[in-house]
Amino acid sequence: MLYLGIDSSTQGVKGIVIDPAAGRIVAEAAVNYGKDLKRYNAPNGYVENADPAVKEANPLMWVDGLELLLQRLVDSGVPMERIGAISGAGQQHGSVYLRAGSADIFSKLVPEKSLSEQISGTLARELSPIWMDRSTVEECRVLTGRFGPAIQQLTGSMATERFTGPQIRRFWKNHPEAYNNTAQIHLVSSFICALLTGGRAAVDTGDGAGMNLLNLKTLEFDPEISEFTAPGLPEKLPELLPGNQIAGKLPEYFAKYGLRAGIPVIVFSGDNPSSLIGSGCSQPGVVGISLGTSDTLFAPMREFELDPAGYGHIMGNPAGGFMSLICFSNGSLARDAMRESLALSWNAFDAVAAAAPAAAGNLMLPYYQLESTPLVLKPHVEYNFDIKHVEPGVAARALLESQALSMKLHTAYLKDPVRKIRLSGGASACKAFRQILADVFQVELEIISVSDSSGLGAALRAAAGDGWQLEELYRKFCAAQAVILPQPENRSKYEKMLQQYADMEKAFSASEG
Ligand code: XUL
Repeated sequence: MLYLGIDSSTQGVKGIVIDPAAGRIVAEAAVNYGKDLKRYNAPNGYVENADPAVKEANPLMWVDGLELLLQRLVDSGVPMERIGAISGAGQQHGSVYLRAGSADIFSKLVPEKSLSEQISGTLARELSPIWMDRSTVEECRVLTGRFGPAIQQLTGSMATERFTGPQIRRFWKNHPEAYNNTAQIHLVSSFICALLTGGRAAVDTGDGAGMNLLNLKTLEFDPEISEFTAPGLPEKLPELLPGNQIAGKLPEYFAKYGLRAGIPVIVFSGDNPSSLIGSGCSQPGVVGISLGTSDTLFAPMREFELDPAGYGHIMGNPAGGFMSLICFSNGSLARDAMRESLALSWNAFDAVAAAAPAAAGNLMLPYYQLESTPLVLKPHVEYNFDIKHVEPGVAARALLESQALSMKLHTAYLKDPVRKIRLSGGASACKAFRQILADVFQVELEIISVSDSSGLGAALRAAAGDGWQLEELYRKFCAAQAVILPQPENRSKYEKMLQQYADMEKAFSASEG
């Protein structure tokens, strides 16, 4: 039996098919919104807006992306009829607004027409806010004013600009009529899952924790917070399920891609909870770092640990219990901006960064885009050295070292010390960054075989939902392909730089008020 994992992320959608009995990945396919679906005007996964705080995308782009992905899997020769279960993951926090009767339309899909043609009329909001949106500063202020520290104690996160609750509140305030025409509000993950289950799909407690609405003690949406967030919201939220449950069964529509109708669809999760599984991070202290559009750090959590600074979050762990999550929005966006400014290929960027002297004290604040950790609401790039008069390698290295130091600084609140890092994501191929991360954290760093840990996590969860044991799947699919050892001679130099970096960040935050 084969299992399909779907990762609906910011810049595209990926699919991965695994064969657990053979212990191998059978196929991988990808769709890039900028290249493959140009008609949606979202070269980086969102449409341009005059206000840089607003980041929105057309959910039909995600739907067309899903169909194109399935077609690509068919075209690459995957025996689709052997797929026994499907699961998936979505970019977190984004929300999709559906009118009354949408579940009925989702349940009566006909193969002659595309999914997007059939469901476009169900959208109560044309463009969906995504995780990069920071337009809800005022809504977060109001939520914090009303609930105080309880919002973090109950939902695991302070009121956070990109989180779904503040986003829904802003939609209700600005477009009350469209809000009233909304019968159901999905996350990206549960929306895609709803297409694959013929209309009904729950939100899982991993992705659900990224809404500022889920009470982590009861594992229900908090009625008081939800109703205050927007009137009538509790009735518009989907049901909740732990990440290992069946959301529904695949409808006949998908037989056009050779898939068998009726196979189980395991509840979709957020890309970070799914990456935790795909990285095989099952022990506290073993931290996954995913270098995607954003850089995220995550680890299983023994007990609730709230970040006093408010950047760390608690989410449901799809394998049971909870996980920590910290998101650095500028991740690959900053690396790409720096690489372009130096006019280097990725290989050359990596090579010059690796060759430049380690821990030379060059630091930068790389907020090319708005940042979540720390919260930065206007792009701002600052150096403690003269960028115009240094070799490209020095500049490239200053960025990578600063990114690693920021990760170290903002994980200091976690009680379980980082014992090991498991690295995934596109930029995990960057050898210079691998060594820098191992040196800054002074721990072993393991590279796992697939770069898309979120898609792999989804495929593993599909298999687990069909009876496979996660531990066995971890052994088969998440073994380390390479191990990078920390260089002890760099320990004290990076400790010194950590303090300098903390001071630089603090001075900037203070100047911004
Ligand atoms: C996590 C976050 C991002 C998105 C990107 O809180 O905002 O990592 O999930 O896909």
